[in-house]
Amino acid sequence: MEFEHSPVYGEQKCGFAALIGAPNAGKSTLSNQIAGGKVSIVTHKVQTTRARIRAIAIANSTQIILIDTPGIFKPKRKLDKAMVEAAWGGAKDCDITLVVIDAAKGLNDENKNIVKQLDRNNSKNVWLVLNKIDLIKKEKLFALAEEFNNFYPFSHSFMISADKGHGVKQLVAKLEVVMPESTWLYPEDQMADIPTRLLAAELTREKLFLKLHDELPYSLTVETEKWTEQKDGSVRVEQVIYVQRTSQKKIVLGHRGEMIKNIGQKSRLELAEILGQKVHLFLFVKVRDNWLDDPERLRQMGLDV
Ligand SMILES: Nc1nc2c(ncn2[C@@H]2O[C@H](COP(=O)(O)OP(=O)(O)OP(=O)(O)O)[C@@H](O)[C@H]2O)c(=O)[nH]1
Ligand SMILES: [Mg+2]
Repeated sequence: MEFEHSPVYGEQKCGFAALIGAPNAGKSTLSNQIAGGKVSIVTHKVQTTRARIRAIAIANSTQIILIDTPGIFKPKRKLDKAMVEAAWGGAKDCDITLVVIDAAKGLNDENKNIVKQLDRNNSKNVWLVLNKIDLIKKEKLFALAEEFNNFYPFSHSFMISADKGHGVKQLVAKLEVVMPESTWLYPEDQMADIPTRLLAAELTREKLFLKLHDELPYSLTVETEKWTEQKDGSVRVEQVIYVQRTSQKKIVLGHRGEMIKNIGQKSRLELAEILGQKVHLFLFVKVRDNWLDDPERLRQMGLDV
């Protein structure tokens, strides 16, 4: 007699891996690399990621849910505090915590401060990920791994280049082994768990981060206000860029609106590619000096306040 093979419960594995670390360590790059697509925005600037973002990867019969988090730094503003709380909160209840380090920076004060805060009772689930190994000499790398392991008893250490993909396979293979038996939480073809409206706002914020200098990226936020599916299959998206001062609004708009036009174009093209749909994007700039203290603005970016 033959039994019908029931849904693969018992064979499937699924678990959570949080990526934490200093700003700019390459957490989002790694999360995207493992998920195999753009889920989190990436820039050369610190504090790019502002909330927890879930990316999803599959390795054979294992679903790995990656929690990308904001970088950990000394918070000053309300937004900073919510970001750092989101980062530490991301590591809570995760099966594995991956501590992502910019290897070129090494065990500096910033990284020491983060490692010091790791739970020593949970060290078997805390792994060291030395990233950006393309930037330092191999000989230095092993000494660096040792230095970190003397500071905290990481249960595993990996040396990778998230950007180039080096060493990432080995990391994923190890994650696959340790993830608990469980049914998958997401459908097989889902790569991210982020509302589309938020993803769209993030894409625009990424372009603003890349184009604008000094403090301006940290003085603005982007929200998707309207999302209208059109009869012709395209979508009309309206977004607001909140800045704190009129002088900042002028810079965002640029001479004769060139800056915002350029940003809108780049964001629209990328969004259209991700959605597989034509996009009409409309950007508005509003001055709101207190947006950083407005809980609603923080909630809109996916932060708990
Ligand atoms: N050379 C090199 N650069 C990398 C590597 N991984 C990431 N980067 C670069 O490092 C910068 C920061 O990357 P992100 O992924 O945004 O860093 P993050 O840790 O998410 O930063 P926050 O969101 O600000 O906390 C970007 O310019 C990346 O292209 C790597 O393996 N090698
Ligand atoms: Mg990031």
